[in-house]
Amino acid sequence: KPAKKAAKKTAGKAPSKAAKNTSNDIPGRPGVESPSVDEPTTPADPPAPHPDQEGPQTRSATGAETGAAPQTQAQQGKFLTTAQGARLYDTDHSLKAGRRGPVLLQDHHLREKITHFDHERIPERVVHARGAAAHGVFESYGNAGSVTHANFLAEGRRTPVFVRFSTVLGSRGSADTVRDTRGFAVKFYSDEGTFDLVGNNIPVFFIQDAIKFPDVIHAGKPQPDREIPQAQSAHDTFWDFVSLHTEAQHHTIWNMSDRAIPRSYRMMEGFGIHTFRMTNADGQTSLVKFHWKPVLGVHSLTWEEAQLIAGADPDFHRRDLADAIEAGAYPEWELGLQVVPDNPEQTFEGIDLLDPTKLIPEELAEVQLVGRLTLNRNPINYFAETEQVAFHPGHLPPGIDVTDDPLLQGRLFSYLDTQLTRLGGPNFAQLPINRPHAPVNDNLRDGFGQQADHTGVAPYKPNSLDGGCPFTAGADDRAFVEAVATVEEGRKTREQPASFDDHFSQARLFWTSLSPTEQDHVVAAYSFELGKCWHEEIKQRQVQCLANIDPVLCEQVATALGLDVPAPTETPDTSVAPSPALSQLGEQWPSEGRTVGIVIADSAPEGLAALQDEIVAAGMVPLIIAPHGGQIDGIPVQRTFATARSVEFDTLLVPANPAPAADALGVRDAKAGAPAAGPTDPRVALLINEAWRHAKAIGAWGPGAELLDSLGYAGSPGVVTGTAADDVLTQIIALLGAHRVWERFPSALA
Ligand code: HDD
Repeated sequence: KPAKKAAKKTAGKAPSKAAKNTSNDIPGRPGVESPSVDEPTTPADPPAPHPDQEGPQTRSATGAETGAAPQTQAQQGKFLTTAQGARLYDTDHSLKAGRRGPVLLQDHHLREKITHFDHERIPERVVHARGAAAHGVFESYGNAGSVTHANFLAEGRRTPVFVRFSTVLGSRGSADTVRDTRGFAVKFYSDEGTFDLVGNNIPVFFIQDAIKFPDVIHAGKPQPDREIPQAQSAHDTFWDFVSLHTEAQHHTIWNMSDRAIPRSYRMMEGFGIHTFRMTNADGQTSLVKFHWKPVLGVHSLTWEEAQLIAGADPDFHRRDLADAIEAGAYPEWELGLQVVPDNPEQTFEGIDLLDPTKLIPEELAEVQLVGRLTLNRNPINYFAETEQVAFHPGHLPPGIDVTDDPLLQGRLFSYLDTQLTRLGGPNFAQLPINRPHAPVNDNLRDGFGQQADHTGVAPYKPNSLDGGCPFTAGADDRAFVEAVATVEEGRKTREQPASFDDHFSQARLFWTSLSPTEQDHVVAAYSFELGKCWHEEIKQRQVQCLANIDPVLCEQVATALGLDVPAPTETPDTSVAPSPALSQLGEQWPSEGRTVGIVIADSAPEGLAALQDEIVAAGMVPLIIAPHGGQIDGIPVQRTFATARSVEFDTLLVPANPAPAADALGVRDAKAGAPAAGPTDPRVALLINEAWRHAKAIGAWGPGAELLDSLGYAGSPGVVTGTAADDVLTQIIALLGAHRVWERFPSALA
């Protein structure tokens, strides 16, 4: 009341004596000293609120000032309430005129509940809609100081991160294991401002200029007439585009390789793709490419597995990531930099560094490891975190800057633009998952979803009313200062450099760097994908592109499609030296993080508990597969013969030969209802059969060894039979180092 009175007094009337200006008062605000008329040079507090702004504190105790965790802000106390905090006595029955009467418009709770529900969905990402994410930490090795002064790479730094993996083409509900590029987006909550490294698991991109991005995505997304196929590149419009825009051939051959069907998000490389420009503390600049190297190695599914999983467990990658973190098997990557000298041409060994369809072979520029990323916490709420997180390639800390790569330049526009719609306005940076961990002091104001109660009256610069705040920082205050770079010429043009016309040499580099097994998979993938196309001329045009990459590749795919083998229009450059680092086979990797299925029958085989312990000690996950759920001899069962599919195990251990159960799928004679005869439960036989077909190591002893013998697999490569469980396990762990037993593949599928 007193406040109201004071307001009345001053409004429209001549100021009272008390409110009259003294020379230093702000006009109309008694007792508040007016700032000097000059622009201040040192920070000062903004003016105190006008007296008539004093009143009861109306902010809830759950507000930001209490520091309450964001997830508790809407979940306080034990009673169900309306969004306004009124307690409810019923949420199951609408308010009606009598027991059987019509529903009343007056029912606020009914309308609020349904209205909110009606607006629960937000637009999915136009690309990368399907994703899974985790929190973690990035620990710097402190050896990047000669390249960049970015603080998060300084010695001993630990920076919180949030990482979102994704597929590109599918919608939010599509399957995880489709053949596609995977997004690998990392948000570093650096104390110099957020750094987003928005990359993929493939080191090159489809197109060289962002202006074509809508085109390549229109071509890859489901066709507009029937909106099929979902999350696939095996259709006419995709191949129409990539065979006409031949710059896409390099990325496409990666998509046809096993890289496009990763075993796990934990087992993929990541790449920043573009060349970035870094500046060190002395102001020297370098050109740099980012790499993520998974500690578990780079492993893939087989194509048949990928297809089976899409039906059996469409959430396979999402589940795998969350389960691993929950089990304490924290996924890890090392961050690597390829550093090459900055030069006016922005080339290295003849490779145009501004062309995002080109990579730098690791043999030419070593990947220097500068830190370790560990994912150690699952999100609490998928929507709040994984869905609402917003990445942007322009979120850069001091010491890291962009280059003139025309793809990157266009991206700098697109991400903010799309987020304005997706997240409903300009204040999405205030969502808990997007809030920087560095102090924010901007002059951005108002807008949909504004969360801040901004103080002060002068959100502009320079000002004299808010004490000149905020001030601009100099380079010594760790300001973001653009790296010094010159532009080549001042003429407006839509042309591109001649080097961008080389579309095939690095596609050939990739092909020639693969092992014969990986090459087989590439041929099979092209044959499958093009085999799904309708238009012969599109297939023929793509096969023509393959002729420009490699004659053997071209011939094998053309033969599979029943097409003529064309002569190249550009002779493949046979001088291209292979880059062994591009192959994902041939190395021994740790076996940590793998899943081991253990098939048992009605009773636990001797030493089962000890075997589980040994598997856990080796960093792997043992899963007991038994005829029924619950426990067997006191040991918990994780999968039954009905729920297990071979695709979720990296290896199988078989100490038993389970007899068919009466309810085994497919064993009951439909007419007589009698179980079919046979020594082994057919679901177990299928499990082993698939594991064998997919080139997985299989170990067996006791009755299990007899079972493998009876299936005809004993003695084949990667099938270990023995008498003692721990001997078999040791050999299986050695085999897992190569991930699969490729000698059995692809003949296993023939
Ligand atoms: Fe993009 C999302 C990666 C080129 C436009 N992009 C998006 C995501 C990743 C990438 C990982 C998902 C981020 C998340 O998890 O939220 N994009 C890339 C890479 C590219 C690339 C590695 C090339 C090197 N992107 C690219 C171009 C354009 C876009 C050329 C537009 C001109 N990308 C977008 C977008 C998205 C996006 C439309 C959709 C949702 C979003 O941004 O927030 O703005």
